[in-house]
Amino acid sequence: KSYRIAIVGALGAVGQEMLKILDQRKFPFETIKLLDIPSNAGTMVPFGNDYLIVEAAKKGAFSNVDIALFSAGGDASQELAPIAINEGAIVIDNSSAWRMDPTVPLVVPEVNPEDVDWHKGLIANPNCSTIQMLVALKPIHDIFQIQRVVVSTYQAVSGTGQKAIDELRQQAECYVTGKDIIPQVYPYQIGFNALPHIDVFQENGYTKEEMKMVNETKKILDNNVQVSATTVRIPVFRGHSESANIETKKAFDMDEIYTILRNAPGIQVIDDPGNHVYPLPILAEGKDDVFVGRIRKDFTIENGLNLWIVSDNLRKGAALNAVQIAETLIQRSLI
Ligand code: 2RA
Repeated sequence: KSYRIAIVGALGAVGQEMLKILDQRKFPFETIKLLDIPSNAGTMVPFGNDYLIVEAAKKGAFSNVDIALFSAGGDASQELAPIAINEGAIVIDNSSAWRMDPTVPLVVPEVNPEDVDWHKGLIANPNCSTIQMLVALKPIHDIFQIQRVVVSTYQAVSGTGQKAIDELRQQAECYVTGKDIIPQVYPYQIGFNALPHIDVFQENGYTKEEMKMVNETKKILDNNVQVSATTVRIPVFRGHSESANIETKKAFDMDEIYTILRNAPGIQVIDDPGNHVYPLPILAEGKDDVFVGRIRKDFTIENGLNLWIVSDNLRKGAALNAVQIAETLIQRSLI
């Protein structure tokens, strides 16, 4: 059986990655529709030996679509996801619009694939920094029961989008040529800097990005897991890195942790620091796995563990996870 797919936000960084991944994974598509804002309609996008023509994302565009992969921002999802469902599509949405809605499953296929079973037409893709962390935590949680995670992230500018990618490049050029750096996308220059500010600050002093990691972990993995997050933007184009300090209920030895991580789905253990072997964003770019290294006991608490977790935020952090949710629908005969 093959399926009629639409990508909404097709010209964005994630939308383009979704198209690439559908091709790379030989997803069983019958047709692929590229949908974007009306002013982008008519844009030709190379695909295989052919071209696809972008159409306007609007009412009526979903009548011949089985699965609509959305990555067009929260407003577009709020407006168009109900329309797409009404026209017969199952929506997999990468925006944060529906993630905490109790009627919408929030899914990382390596963590909670069974949650797709109760979808009502819409399945939400978690935040990139949550996805890579939970792929690494899940195998440990299943055996040793994680109670608390303190995580700091080091996030690439591609998480903000194409404008931020362009700005980082421009700021690097300014640095070399001595031209003034005038920040547009972020409150301060991101080039050669670190910004402890991703998304907007809440009343509680945390940013939305930090609260996403807290709340999405509880919905996807286990409501009892306590998360304290600090999310930071750094001048990297692609690939989020995370330093996670984990406290488990049950005691573990390091051999068990290594064996569990080495055998877990979606994880590659890269850990020989004495030989400078550890996960790096430049090595994760374009790859599907979540890379885990710097695996070491935290000797300051009873059952403490430190991990360094790196993954391509546009792939596993967004586009790949969404396509894997679509594959899960097929595997579980839900479409
Ligand atoms: C970011 N996780 O990195 C957010 C959204 N992609 O900006």
